[in-house]
Amino acid sequence: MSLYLGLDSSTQSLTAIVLDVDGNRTEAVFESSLQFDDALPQYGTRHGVLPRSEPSVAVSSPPLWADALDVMMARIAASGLDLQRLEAIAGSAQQHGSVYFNANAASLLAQLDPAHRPGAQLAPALSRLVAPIWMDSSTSAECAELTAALGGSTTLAERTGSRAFERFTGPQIRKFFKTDPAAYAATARIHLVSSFLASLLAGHDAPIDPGDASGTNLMDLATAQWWPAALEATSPSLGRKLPRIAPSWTIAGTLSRYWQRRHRLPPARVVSWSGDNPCSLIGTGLVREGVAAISLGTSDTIFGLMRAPRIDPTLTGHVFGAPTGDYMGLTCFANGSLARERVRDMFGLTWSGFSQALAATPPGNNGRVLLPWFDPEITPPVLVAGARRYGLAEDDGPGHVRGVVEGQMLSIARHSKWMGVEFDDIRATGGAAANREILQVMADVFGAEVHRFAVGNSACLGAALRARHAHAVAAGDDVSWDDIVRNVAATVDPVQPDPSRHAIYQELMSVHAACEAHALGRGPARAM
Ligand code: ADP
Ligand code: XUL
Repeated sequence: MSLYLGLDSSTQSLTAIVLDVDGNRTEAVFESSLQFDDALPQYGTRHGVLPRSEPSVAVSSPPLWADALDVMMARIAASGLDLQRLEAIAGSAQQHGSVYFNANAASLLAQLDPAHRPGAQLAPALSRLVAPIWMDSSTSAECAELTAALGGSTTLAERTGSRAFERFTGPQIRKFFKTDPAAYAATARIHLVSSFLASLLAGHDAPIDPGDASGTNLMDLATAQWWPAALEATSPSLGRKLPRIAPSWTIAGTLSRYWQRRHRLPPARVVSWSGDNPCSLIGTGLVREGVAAISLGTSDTIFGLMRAPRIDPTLTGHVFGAPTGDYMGLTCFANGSLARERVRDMFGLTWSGFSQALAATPPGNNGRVLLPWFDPEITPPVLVAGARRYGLAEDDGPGHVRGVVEGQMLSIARHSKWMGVEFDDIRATGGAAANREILQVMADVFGAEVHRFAVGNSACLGAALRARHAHAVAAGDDVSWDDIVRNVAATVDPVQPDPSRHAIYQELMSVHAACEAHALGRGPARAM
């Protein structure tokens, strides 16, 4: 009866899912995706990132994200769905990225001309033409300054859920203030990618939800409000430049006149957007503690719901707010899909050739280890990119294929122990979850059954489910998260672990740890 739209603006692509909800029955009636590089080549992105002169810098384009939304809305308008039944829209976006508006933005957002695309119209509203994104690792100096000003890494982690991370928004804002103080002074509003896109839909400033605000190093986890000391340490008048933080189910407004006129859409409710990982938590049905999901997207992430925040004592992982009002633990690995693609392309393979090479090589890779840090890595922190090879010849294609996947899975397993989750059941999502051979290595490394989903993009599905939840809350309906995700985040076709292969990987954990320690300059070479 009622339609709910979920959008996911990720690193490389924009996806939309429309759910049709009738009583207890929920059906996905529309799903569509576009790659930024292909759909809007005039912006010149590669894998969603603008060309970069320094490997540590990663920026993208807010007008590109806006135009992508326009292309997708046109597809939805042409879908044949009865859109008068569209009740609410919510979104998911890559986390940590920031968009800088000047004083023109408020009036421009409210008065976009429906005859034209939004991207070029928005350009005069920006005090910074580009947006730093989560792949940026260029703010080590600012991280050190904020850590010192706020009482050290442990205090920062206890207060905000994470120690200072280069890609987090607070250090990024501080770098902008230091390098371009005039443009910073001309900035009236700083949005996250999520709240920028929600604002664009509503035609005015939308709030930030605690799921995405906790990726800034600026939110007090206990109150889910900005932490004044962190704002003060970051840059002048920051409190006035940030939107408010409000619960994930907040209704930010109604779809603006621009979208209603341009695509003949109804005045549906615009729900607060959140980060892709918090949305994925809902889309994988993780509304209770005890189960973990692994997302194999541009980044690889492992996450699970937490009722109370438990900080990672090793300070590699994060505690974020969850869209349920609870918390979530998460560890992020930068060398995810693009590292797998790098190996695939280095040896001229297709994904099917990649899978065949995996199937043809022995678990444990005869002791050969690859630490696939082709780009700067987040976990463990590696600022100088470069793959590290142990016993692996540079021309050994099959050894690299197994090496990249095993290196990633062993790293995920080792660096997620702090979450204290029993891994007998893992939910796999993200683009590479389509690859059964990769999931087999995951099942064998963790000794866990790995479930996949009927709907591939769990962040987008989670956004659509959040739209439904927020609409119900606004209507005064008493709806539980268990009801929202029941039968929707349905798993299919589990991949079973093999006990003998799991035993091999248990032995390999210490070898992998020794290689990592050596590569980080903290251990001897003989450990290999
Ligand atoms: P994001 O949402 O972070 O932009 P996705 O979750 O959509 O990314 O995943 C995109 C990635 O999925 C691509 O970069 C590609 O490497 C990977 N991918 C797609 N199909 C396969 C496959 N069959 N095997 C392995 N990886 C795949
Ligand atoms: C999480 C992270 C990435 C981005 C992009 O901390 O940086 O997962 O959200 O997907």
